[in-house]
Amino acid sequence: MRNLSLTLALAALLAAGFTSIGVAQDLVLYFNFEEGSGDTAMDGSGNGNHGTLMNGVARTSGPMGGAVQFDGADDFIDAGNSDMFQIANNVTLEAWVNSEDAGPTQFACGTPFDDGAEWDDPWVGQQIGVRGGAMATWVSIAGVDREYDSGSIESGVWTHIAFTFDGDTAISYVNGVEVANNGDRDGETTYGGSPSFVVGVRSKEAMGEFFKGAIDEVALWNGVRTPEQIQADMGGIEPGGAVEPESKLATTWGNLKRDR
Ligand SMILES: [Ca+2]
Ligand SMILES: [Ca+2]
Repeated sequence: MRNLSLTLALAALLAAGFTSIGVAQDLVLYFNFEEGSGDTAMDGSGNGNHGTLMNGVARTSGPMGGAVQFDGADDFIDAGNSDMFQIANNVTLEAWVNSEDAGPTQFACGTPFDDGAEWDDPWVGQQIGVRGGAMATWVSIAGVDREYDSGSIESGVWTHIAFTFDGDTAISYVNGVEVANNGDRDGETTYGGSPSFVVGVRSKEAMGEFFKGAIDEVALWNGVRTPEQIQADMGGIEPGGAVEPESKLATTWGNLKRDR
């Protein structure tokens, strides 16, 4: 009986592990806004990349518990300018968004190109948001700004948006479904200065194109999430899931053996 349960446990582990074994994926920043009050968004990644709620960001509820509400005028969250945010490629950006008006250009989250006040060229790093009733993806690759408007976003409806870039292909997802796939984008995203990861604004220096509405579950990964993983992330991210699947498998297997 013990052997049977052990076998079943291992089978489940293998089934879970083999779907995602590959390049390590590290959770760099994760805001789930479950702290519920105060001016700090706690980073659940373990990296200490906590955010500061600026200019009156309010608390609300979202698809996964607590969320934050932006006034579209000057509200944003500043997560600081850690070098960890300057990801060249192998990146995943995710968020739940609910825009009051999905027409205007609104940045949801990401790392801008630079920390200057000018609209330099390139001017984006890796950022996602809403524009013209679609998901907007902005990514600078090898010094060229790329902008993709894909899928459908309705005003006042919670929608999950995600973006991955592996150094060749830029993919956008709406509600876990691929809506844009742009290959042959060989190159890296470069950054100027020390840009801060921001939520709800294009950049904290340029200010503007603020998000108007609510946002939840902001995540930045150093690594490319698979479609299956993005769909799972929509239900909330377990920071422990950032462990490299192979080592997690080995560790858990070791624990199973030790517990016998
Ligand atoms: Ca405000
Ligand atoms: Ca939440």
